[in-house]
Amino acid sequence: MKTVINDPFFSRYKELVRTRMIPYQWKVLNDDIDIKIEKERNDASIPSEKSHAIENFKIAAGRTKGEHYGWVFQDSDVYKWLEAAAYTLKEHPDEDLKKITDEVVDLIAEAQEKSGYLNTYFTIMEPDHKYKRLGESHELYCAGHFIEAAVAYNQVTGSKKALDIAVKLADHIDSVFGPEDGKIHGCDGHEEVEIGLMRLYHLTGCERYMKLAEYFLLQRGQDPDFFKRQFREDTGKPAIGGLYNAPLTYFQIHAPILEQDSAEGHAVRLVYMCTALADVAASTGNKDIEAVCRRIWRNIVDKRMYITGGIGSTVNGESFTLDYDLPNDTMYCETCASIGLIFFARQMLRLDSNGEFGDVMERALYNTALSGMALDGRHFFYVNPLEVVPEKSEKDPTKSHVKIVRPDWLGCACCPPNLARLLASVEDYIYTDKGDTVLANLFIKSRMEKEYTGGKLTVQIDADYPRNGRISFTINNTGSAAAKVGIRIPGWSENTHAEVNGAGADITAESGYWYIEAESGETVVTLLLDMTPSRWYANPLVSEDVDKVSVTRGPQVFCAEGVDNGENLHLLSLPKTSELEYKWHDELLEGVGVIEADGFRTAISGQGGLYRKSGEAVTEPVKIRMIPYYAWANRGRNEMRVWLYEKG
Ligand code: FUB
Ligand code: ZN
Repeated sequence: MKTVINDPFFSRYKELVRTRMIPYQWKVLNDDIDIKIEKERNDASIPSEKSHAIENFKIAAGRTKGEHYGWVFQDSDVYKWLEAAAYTLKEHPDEDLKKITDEVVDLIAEAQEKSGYLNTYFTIMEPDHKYKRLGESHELYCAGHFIEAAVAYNQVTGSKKALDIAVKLADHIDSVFGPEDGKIHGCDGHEEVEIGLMRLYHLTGCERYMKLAEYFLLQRGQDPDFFKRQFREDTGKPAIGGLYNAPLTYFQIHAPILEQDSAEGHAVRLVYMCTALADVAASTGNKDIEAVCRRIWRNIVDKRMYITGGIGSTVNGESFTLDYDLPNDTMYCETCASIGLIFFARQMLRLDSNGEFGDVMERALYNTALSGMALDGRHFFYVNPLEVVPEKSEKDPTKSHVKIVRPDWLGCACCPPNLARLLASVEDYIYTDKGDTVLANLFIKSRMEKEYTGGKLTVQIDADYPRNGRISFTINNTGSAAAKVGIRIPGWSENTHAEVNGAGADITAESGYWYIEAESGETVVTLLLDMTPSRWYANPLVSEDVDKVSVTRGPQVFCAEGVDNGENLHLLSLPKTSELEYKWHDELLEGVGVIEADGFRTAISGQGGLYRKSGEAVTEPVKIRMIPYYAWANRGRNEMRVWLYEKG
């Protein structure tokens, strides 16, 4: 299947990745740019003087001398960048960039040890402590990211060099880990290698890699003391202080995988684990593993996900907490966690053609993932709040992780290159390939073609989405056999209409997909989604959102910013009955739709002291102005709020 996009909304992002993010991030990784790297929260131990990521490789390769600098997983910044760069080369062969990426691959090859081992921190700093502190070491996490990059690089460029390194690395890991006597019976503290191994399996067909991925996953929770025991027995110095005090849930090792049924612990770890689990289940047909994926998915979507598709309710361990605990101003909602949720949804679609997976993928993509980056492609959020008061972030230590303006870069830079690789490959999320059937999950203007058993199928999506809800699918089947295109009917669209070949048609959706039989020749299906701005309410058990309302349009969640509405956004209230007026503004924020509504602002003057007996508040009428959440914080230091009080 090959999909090429030409989309009013996402093509701008893809261009931004290619022309801004990739060159900018390359300079950052080489410490070749004058920027301010911010600590992700107030913690003196966070490395934030420089990236040093490429230099770490040069030292490990023996090209230069020095010490490793940065997080123990700093290598993964380079790998994610390499993967993103590879995707951009797909549509834009660029000799200069190709030269750089080839050189990076050469450098990585030199940093790889003869055995196949690859990790600059341990090679440089603690060569005798390899795999001895897996709870914190991220050795397999980094390996997974390299393998992913190598697979992408091979698929795009055809070059075998990166793939050879990856195969050597995977074979080395396979020789060290596994159930056999003499091997380490353990797994990494941060899931990721499993995703890489599965991608290597899909590319090479070598089942050993899938078996190893499955082994790592099923090993979780089998020996809950493993990380702590390794730590007690190892004499090296901890690379991430405090990680060993983390609860077992942080690493998803509190129970054997097949017994886990809720989203626990570090949010990125959890969704990466689930991505790999769903991939293994879809590839092997293992129903027990599939059941785990379904249980954890339900728990996330029904009880632990923000309306923006953000996940992770606390900075403490960047983790999930408990059902319905969704604070708006202290949460984590890491960009990587929403990216991981998109990965998870994509794999679930392989298992089950259910539109809910597409709905969640779209929610996370159009809201939290995009909010992770400024419109200029050069500033990034790690944490994506739903409510911000700048002074509170500046003065309240419990909110030091909630940035007000996106920094140039972060001490822990996991998110920026992760977003680059997602956006650079966004076309791969539009469809799920099911042989003679394809599922159209996202409404991105694009052309897809694929060979199937009966011939060739092409689908041209024409859309200006999410600005406009009219989506047309021109389906061409040049084959003799029947093929089907399943079009997602979004759960949020209350009144969806459709036409087939120009005539009104009834939509008969099965689990959120409307299947169009692509007869030989051309079929044109037009979907008219209900883009009326809507009010959404949280389950009453979400204490933070009681009496509050969130405004959405299509897949986008809207928010009020101080720059449009003045300070103290908590004084605003949006009556149930006021009309939500939508208008497109070309000149604003690279082009956005704005929703305006009549509301009220509680007056603060003349209300007495700190406390008073009369509960009567004086309000004045105001126009409330809201912009799409992804575009917030692009106009300076500013308050922001997604959930508004609903009164009147
Ligand atoms: O540990 C590696 C990455 O750094 C995680 O995925 C992020 O949450 C950040 O902690
Ligand atoms: Zn991240």
